[in-house]
Amino acid sequence: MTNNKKVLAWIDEMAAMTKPDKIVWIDGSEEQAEQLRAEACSTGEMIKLNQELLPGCYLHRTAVNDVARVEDRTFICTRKKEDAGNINNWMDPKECYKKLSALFEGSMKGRTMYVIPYSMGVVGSEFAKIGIELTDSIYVVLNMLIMTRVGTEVVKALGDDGDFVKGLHARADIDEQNRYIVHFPEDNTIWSVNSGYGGNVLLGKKCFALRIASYLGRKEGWMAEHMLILGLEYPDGDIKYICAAFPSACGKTNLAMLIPPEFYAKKGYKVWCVGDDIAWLRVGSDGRLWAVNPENGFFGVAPGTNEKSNPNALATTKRDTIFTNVVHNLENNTVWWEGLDKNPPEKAVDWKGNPWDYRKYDKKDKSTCGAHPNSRFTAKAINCPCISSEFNNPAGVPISAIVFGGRRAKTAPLVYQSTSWQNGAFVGSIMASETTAAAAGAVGVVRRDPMAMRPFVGYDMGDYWAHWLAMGTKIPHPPKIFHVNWFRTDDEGNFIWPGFGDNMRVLMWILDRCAGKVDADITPIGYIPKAEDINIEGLDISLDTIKELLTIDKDSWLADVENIKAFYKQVGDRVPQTMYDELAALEARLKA
Ligand code: OXD
Ligand code: MN
Repeated sequence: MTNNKKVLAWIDEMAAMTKPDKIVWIDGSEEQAEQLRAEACSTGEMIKLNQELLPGCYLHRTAVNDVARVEDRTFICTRKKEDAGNINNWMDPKECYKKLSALFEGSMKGRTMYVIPYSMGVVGSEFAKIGIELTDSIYVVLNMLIMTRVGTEVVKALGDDGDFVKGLHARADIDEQNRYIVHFPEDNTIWSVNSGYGGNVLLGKKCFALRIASYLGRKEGWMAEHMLILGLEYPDGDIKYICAAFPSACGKTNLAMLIPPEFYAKKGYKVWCVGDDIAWLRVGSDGRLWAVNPENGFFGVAPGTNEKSNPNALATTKRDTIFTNVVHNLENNTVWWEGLDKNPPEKAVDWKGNPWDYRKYDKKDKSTCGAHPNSRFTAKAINCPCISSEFNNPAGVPISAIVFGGRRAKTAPLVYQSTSWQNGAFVGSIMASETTAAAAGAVGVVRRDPMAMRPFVGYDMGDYWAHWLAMGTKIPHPPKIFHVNWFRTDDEGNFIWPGFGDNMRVLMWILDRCAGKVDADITPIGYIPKAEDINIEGLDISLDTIKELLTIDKDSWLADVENIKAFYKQVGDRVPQTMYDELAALEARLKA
């Protein structure tokens, strides 16, 4: 497929180590994909679902010990430990290559090594970057065909001398004790062994598009962020774009595919999805910040996805989708998951492959779930009813606002605006979420998750903040930066804000601020809306409730300041002085 000597030499080297029986290049053709699906079904790796109800859809189950990203087994292997920073796990690259080579040695004996040439971003776009993933898993190949742009056009774009990110994956024994997801940013290399779960093995996603890309972005003057991208269309056809970063499991996919409340829809407002997880950002020649979604599909969490929470995502999964670890509905050979509807199948198989009786399901006991709580759908972006017409635009979309968010029961108000790019970067650095009763462990524990990138920065966190600050000086017309919190609760622990589609009301205020159309009150933490400027038409919520959602409790903020100080200390020596200055200024304003 290629004359690129670097590619050929690397594949030879990896094959000499892993010793596959066969090497097969993935060309991106439907014909080859269909052959692989048939092969995966013949071995039981995948199950072909009801093709009338779910055309092109398949079910896969991972090993029971292999159902999620493994942050404690994820490493950044820079030559100097300091360059990986205190927040990442670090291993010496030499030592790591040696240790993992032993695990990869002979791991593909009797198996096929697939060579997947893929592009993150539209092939040939200024934003795009090329990777090659070597894997012995057909499941990985078929997922990569959905999640990225794969095949001969990528090889052509790579040319005889182009650079690429080298990804190597082997399932090996799916041994958790020897599971490693490691990154060598200085070598443009990712190795993953002993896992078959998406986030650990679809190397284009978190490993490349966030960890390696954040490293490249710093070196080359752009940004790779854990952000959705959406376009909000006004009745006159004008569309404004927003990027938003939330920690995992805070509803990014739902916000990216938001359905406007009836009140806005009737007037002609629409929301378009450009991406639900990752944004690559560059300064455009017009001085604005432009964004692309480097992915080609969605790797979304299934449980909780339903007609109310996200009808667009649900519609997207009705064709060409790979479901992982959901319930197999044997009545009609389809799928089901908790929170899909109130009709669990009578005859069903759970995510572990065992017969499942929904009557035994106990909400409080995760082990009784039919679908794994982190079960997934891998679906094509172009099958999404609200996919943006700009999704395949190689130039991306211009960003008006960046929104950070967390899950905070009390501290953060519904929305506030930072006072500058620098102050906005500070707001990103202090992002946090509280654990809920829905998860195991203590309730209300604050986990700081700066820019929602805590598990995804491919270098030192302090350097990453410095890069954010430096970018601010390079964008003549920067987006305004905001923070939202959909999760404030009353004294009984009930959510006060309705969320879902109604989040659009907050986005409208944000865009009004960007356009200079609406005033705000200055507070110690930043600009806060005047309650009457949040549109509540058609909502069963009073102006007083909005006022309550916008209050800031100085004592809980001051407690947070102490928590932030401890976190900054943990991040270490490279926290920019500017961040400390911002923190000190915040504390002073809160105490004034
Ligand atoms: C994801 C995550 O899967 O953030 O997108 O964990
Ligand atoms: Mn994510």
